Amino acid sequence: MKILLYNPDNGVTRNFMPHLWMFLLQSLTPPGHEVVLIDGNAQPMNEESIARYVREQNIGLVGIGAMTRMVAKAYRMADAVRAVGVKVVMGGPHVTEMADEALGRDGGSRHADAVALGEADETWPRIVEDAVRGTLKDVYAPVDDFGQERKPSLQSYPEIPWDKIKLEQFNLLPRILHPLLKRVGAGWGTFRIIPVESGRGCPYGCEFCTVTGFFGDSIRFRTNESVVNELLLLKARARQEGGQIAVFFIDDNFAINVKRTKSLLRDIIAANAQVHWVAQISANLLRDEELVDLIAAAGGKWIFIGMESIDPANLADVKKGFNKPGEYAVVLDRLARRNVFAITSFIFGMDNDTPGVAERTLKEIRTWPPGLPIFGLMTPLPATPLYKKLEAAGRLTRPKHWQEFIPFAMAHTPLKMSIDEAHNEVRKGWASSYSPEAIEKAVDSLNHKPLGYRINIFIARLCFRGIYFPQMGRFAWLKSILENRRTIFKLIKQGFGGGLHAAVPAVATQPVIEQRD
Ligand code: B12
Ligand code: SF4
Repeated sequence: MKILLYNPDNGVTRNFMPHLWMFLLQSLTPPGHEVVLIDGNAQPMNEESIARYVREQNIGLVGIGAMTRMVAKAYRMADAVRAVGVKVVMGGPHVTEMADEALGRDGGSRHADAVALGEADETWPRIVEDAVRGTLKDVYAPVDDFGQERKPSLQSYPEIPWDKIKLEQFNLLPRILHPLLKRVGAGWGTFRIIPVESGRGCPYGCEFCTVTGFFGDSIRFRTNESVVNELLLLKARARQEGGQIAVFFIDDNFAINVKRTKSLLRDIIAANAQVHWVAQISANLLRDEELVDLIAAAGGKWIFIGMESIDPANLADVKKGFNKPGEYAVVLDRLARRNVFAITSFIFGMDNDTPGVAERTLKEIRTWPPGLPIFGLMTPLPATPLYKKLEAAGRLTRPKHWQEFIPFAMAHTPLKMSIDEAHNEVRKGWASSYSPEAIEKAVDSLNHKPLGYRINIFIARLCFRGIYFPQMGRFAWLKSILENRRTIFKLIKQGFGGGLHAAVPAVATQPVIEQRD
């Protein structure tokens, strides 16, 4: 059977990285089937084109995965596939919590023939076999023989054949730049960011997050050996195709067990398996100097830190009191001293936020080493403790906000400000952090660092800007480049003075978040 695994785009931004679930399920598919992957971020498709593709390619089963944010599009695509008589199975965090919605049992129309609940590593082979036999069930749950929920062990993690998988659609370098980059030196034919997981689960249970509910509060790890081998495979692939590969460790808290993380990092170093990577680590775990040394030595370049708020009352309210705003600056300095930078994520519209929260936060950020601040709004995702709390209090203004997804729009009213005020705070956060002046200042503040780091921060800032200010077309990119011409000229001038050639590898192997065309 020919199987299509499809992940929709969100219609607003383009992801910089393919989704791990597709590669994982492809590797876990029983032998004898052909699996094709289409990521809507890299290969945009609408209802008509997916229906045509499925017919022309003789696809027998379509698997669709989606976060809440893209589920409306996922349902439309599923409807189009089912309309041409092909079965659809859906999985991922949204349909796990809202299976009745996907199956049309909540009074709405049916979008999926089957739903895979939770982690599908062990159920996927069964789903494929049932689909072949024509005995697809409505719901597949990861349970043991006694009906108890069973989380897959990651000790026998499948080997994702990165050396063979078709990755053409995931090259981040625009085609037009290929000839130029090839001349920079060998190794610039492609640039891809690849998701790798080393563990699953999170014990913290922050109120707004789906991770603890979905993956559980105890952590399961892969063996160091399996992670190191995966990195070596990726490194070899990059070498073989004359390109670059960077890795995003998608673990929700890469250092949740510091002892184990250190041992993994040491093994990466010992095996010479370093690639440039980004990982998510909470600020409290970055107190450890030895850990940060190992991060830098093992190839770590960017650390994503969910700071959420600089207000301890807000943090306590959402059960994230382990974040201590008083230590943020120290942690960021510790990283910056090793040339590791931070993506700092904030949420506005929390219950203790009042108008002016953006300015208060920006004031703090300006005292930190330059990084990449990002701002979002408190969003009640289905089945989270936050959703349940707001629903019980009658505070949800758009209880099914995903059915009419609006980017950067709240679905409930915060306690101490209006929804419009919260929206304005987020706009202010983005506008102030990504104005040409702010970008210039960030780049200038790194004057003591090698040129590569400054170019790196510059490119990353331009790309991050696009998360909030859509930068999908060439014209928008051109406008942004023109607005930032002062910084560009400065960098070019310094490049000719200090040797641009040497700077390029340090830049281009950095992850570029929310890449658009
Ligand atoms: C990496 C990541 C990203 C990447 C992008 C995704 C990518 N390219 O991989 C980045 C950093 C850009 C990102 C951004 C965002 N993310 Co994110 N992200 C993740 C993260 C950390 C890892 C995803 C992953 O690969 N997991 C590992 C794989 C193996 O798990 P999985 O995807 O769930 O797949 C398993 C099952 O779900 C199932 N499955 C999944 N799909 C399918 C499909 C079929 C057919 C079947 C059978 C089974 C199946 O099988 C898989 C194997 O068991 C998760 C948290 C997490 N630990 O999962 C959050 C998570 C997915 N993100 C989340 C959110 C909210 C966002 C943002 C909206 C954040 C924001 N506030 O801006 C944005 C939106 C991005 C967008 N494109 O619109 C939420 C989604 C919750 C929800 N209900 O939708 C999560 C769960 C985190 C959280 N805090 O709750 N994210
Ligand atoms: S926000 Fe981060 S630390 Fe909190 S529960 Fe989610 S994954 Fe864990």
